[in-house]
Amino acid sequence: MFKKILIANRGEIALRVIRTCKEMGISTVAVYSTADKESLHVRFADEAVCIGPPSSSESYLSISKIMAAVEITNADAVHPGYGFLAENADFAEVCQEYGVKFIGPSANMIRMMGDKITAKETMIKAKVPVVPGSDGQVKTVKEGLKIAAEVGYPVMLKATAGGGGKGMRIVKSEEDFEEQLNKAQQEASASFGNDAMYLEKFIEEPRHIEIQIIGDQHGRVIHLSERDCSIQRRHQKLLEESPSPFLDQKLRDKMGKAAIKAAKSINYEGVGTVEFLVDKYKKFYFMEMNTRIQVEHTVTEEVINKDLIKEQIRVAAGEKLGAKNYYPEMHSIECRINAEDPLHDFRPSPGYISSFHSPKGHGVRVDTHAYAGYTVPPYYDSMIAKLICTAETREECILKMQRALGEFIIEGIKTTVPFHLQLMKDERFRAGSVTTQFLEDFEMKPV
Ligand code: MV4
Repeated sequence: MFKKILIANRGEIALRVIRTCKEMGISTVAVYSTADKESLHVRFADEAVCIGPPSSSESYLSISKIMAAVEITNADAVHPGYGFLAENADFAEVCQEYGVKFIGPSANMIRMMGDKITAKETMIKAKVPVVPGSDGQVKTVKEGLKIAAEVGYPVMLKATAGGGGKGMRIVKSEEDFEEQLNKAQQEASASFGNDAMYLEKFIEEPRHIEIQIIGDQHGRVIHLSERDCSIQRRHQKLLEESPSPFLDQKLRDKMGKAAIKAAKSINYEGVGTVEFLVDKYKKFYFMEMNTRIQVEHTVTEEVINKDLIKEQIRVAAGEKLGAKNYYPEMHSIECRINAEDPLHDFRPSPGYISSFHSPKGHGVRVDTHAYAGYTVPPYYDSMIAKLICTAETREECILKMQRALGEFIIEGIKTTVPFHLQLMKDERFRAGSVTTQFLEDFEMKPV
């Protein structure tokens, strides 16, 4: 087992990893920018190294700064968390060369899944269902028009270097095609320095349902059931839950098997998530694979009663997994509490938190690095807390969440708490009939 893990991250996930390390008897190293000097991850780690100014590119995204911190503290593993360098293949490679374990899959796997055309081709070979569309890259308008006519409009153009909603465009008809392809290529080129595009049939009002998997270094892969992440706004998830109100045991088994097939086909090691689009006929299609621990891993932890960070560290150290998949025994919902103003288009609301009181009680979990007197810096992600409620049924879980949100006191900044309170009362949400389109028609009422 590792002796010392450096956490190449900040905020709640850095704290989350430190907590599990402590319980496993592993010592911890925090890294921090000057903006995070007063952060709890710095306080709770055994050692802390300042790695630079507030700007991410000069601190949490700087491979050389992180490696310097690894070197001076003699850490034998690095936990990347999510975001920042978590899916940076070059970073995983540098760690490997340096002889420090990157807690995650190999650089090759990260690279393979990071390129969406390669990922899709890999899934086709593994016989995992994918959305009908182009066979690899669409290079010309002529070629694109032909494929679009075959699969039928509307179609979607996606950048191979994209993901999480970036570099995508819907094409409604033949007349639109050329203009949309040009725009999409320009965007992709500017954002990723790679304008390669592929084409898919557009799936209308899909659900975003993802399967959590974990693979060990001995070739075993199991699944840990699903999370429904359909409640998103501009590709930012706001609420996640497990189990999905849309899945029955039969579909869960089918999707779980497909996710395992996907991961096994690449000899996957570590925790990972296979994202699927699920249409109204319950047909599912591979969308992307995330090669990191995700924000919403907590709802899975709650419903299967297992510490996923602990499992992640164990497999990274070479330990073997058991043979069984895990199925939800409870219902869990996570609300993301962001320093944003939901009444003004969710604009960022960083600043000084004058008072902070977390909800408590049975089935209530709050993962946060915030406290009264903490200042939310403007430089990073706006998420300041995750409120996770767990109960036996979805109905009870929603009632508990309503109660808990009502207890959350955060003063000094605006947060998404009022948004979630309104969501809990929404009839469609309560009925579980939510697709990725849901928030498009959702209007925040003044509070
Ligand atoms: C799609 C789609 C419909 N049809 N692909 C958005 C994020 C990126 N990972 C892929 N996304 C989508 N791909 C086809 N062929 C609709 C979306 C999509 C979406 C997916 C998941 C969650 C929210 C979404 C919001 C808008 C569009």
